[in-house]
Amino acid sequence: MGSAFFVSSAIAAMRSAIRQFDVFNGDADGICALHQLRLEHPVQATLITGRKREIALLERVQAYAGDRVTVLDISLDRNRVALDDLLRKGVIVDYFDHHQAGRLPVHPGLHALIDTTPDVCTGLLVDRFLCGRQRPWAVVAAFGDNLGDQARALGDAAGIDTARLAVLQELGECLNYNAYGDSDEDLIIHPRLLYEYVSRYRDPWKFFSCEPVFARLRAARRHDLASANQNQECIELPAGEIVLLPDSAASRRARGALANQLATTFPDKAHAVLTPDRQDGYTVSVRAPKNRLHAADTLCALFGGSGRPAAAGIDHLPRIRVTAFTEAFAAAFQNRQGGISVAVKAVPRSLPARNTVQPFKPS
Ligand SMILES: [Mn+2]
Repeated sequence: MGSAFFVSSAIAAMRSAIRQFDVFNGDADGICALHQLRLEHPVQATLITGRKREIALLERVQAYAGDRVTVLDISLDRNRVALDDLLRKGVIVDYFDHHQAGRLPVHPGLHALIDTTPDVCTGLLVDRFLCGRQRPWAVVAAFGDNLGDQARALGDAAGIDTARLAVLQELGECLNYNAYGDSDEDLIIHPRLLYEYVSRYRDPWKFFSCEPVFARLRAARRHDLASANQNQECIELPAGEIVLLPDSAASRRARGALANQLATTFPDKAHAVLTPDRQDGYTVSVRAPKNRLHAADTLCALFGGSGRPAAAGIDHLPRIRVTAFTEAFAAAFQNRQGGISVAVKAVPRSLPARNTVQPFKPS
């Protein structure tokens, strides 16, 4: 037995208790996956989470031999170095995820439940692990991760009626919405605090109707989307639409949700939604036409971005490259039958409201 093992075992023995760390994505899937686990296996844990795209979380864990880390809904590949480190130190790691993981480390301290098939999310993996004992929260997770069909199928099988299912859907969408923003200052509530509120409720319907923090989150989401729909400038192209939102936290939170909403409402059009960033440029969310999910990733890659064919983004598009982006967008999503016709209209200063949503009135 190596001396390193002896020393770390001795340190572990000297500490008063084994510590638990819960490391999870701050979106609906991450929060609901952890909530299911902790309803079944309550334990005091140090919580580590962040915004939707803050996924290098394992490196923040200060754990030692004998400690236990539960990881949910963040890519193993993106946390590999920190994971190897923890395993080497003698930390036990339980890993649940559905993102691309690459090669799985082979180590007796690692218990991994990883499934990258497109119709699962981490909340559904935990549901599988718990044999469905906290199923309503798994349904919330699936709705939040945009797996509506799976969520409804699971809900139906559990005998949840349409009205109650609709509540779980809105709950999932709102919890998910809360994780979006370009910095912590943009967030309505930090996901760690949101999880703490969620964790007080065994019943998701009760959380939905009784928790004031949720009411605030739900109102803010409505307000953000209404204001994004009303205060936008558009470039209309044959292939789709490029939408520019004003410089505000609400815009930054709503950018992805608006892009999803537009993609659902106009399924044969591509969409890009831009918000001003702090470096004289824009952050961009791109959605391919729902009818033909392609090219969002390759378009964004031209400008240093990344993503999937259906949905991708660019962290920083310099202002001077907006014209180049507009042309590339038109070319990427041009109709296969017709030729390319780039008819870029002048960007209007103001647009009529796309739909009539009641403006938000703070109570
Ligand atoms: Mn997920």
